[in-house]
Amino acid sequence: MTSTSSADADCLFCKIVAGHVPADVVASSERVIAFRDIAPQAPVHVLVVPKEHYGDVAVLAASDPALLAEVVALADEVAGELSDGQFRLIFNNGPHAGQSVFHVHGHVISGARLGWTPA
Ligand code: IU
Repeated sequence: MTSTSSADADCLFCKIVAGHVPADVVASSERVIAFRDIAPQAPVHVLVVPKEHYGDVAVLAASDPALLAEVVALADEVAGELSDGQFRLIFNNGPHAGQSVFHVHGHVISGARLGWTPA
């Protein structure tokens, strides 16, 4: 697990949540926001992000599992609104798994028949 904290002034996704960095927001709830990835890998590629800062999905699951469930619920909502409701939800957890932004985010991948495997 990586860092945990309630806020991080240097975190890109905290800045997006605060409105200090622009993003193409497609949905939000009280505690979760969803915006389009700037480098989409599928017809629908949206990041679902808790507004509170958690370093990765393991930290989030241990700290606030209800919030993780809200992340999944917003992913489902986004896929239903932007696609056919079917989606892959990816959490890269740690640098070797491809995580580059250390504020937990789920990649909602949808809008196409998806291949397997990812690596
Ligand atoms: P990763 O799982 O941590 O690698 O995902 C980070 C994602 O954030 C990645 O897909 C980037 O394209 C995306 N992203 C973004 O949407 N906006 C940004 O300003 C930056 C990265 I930097």
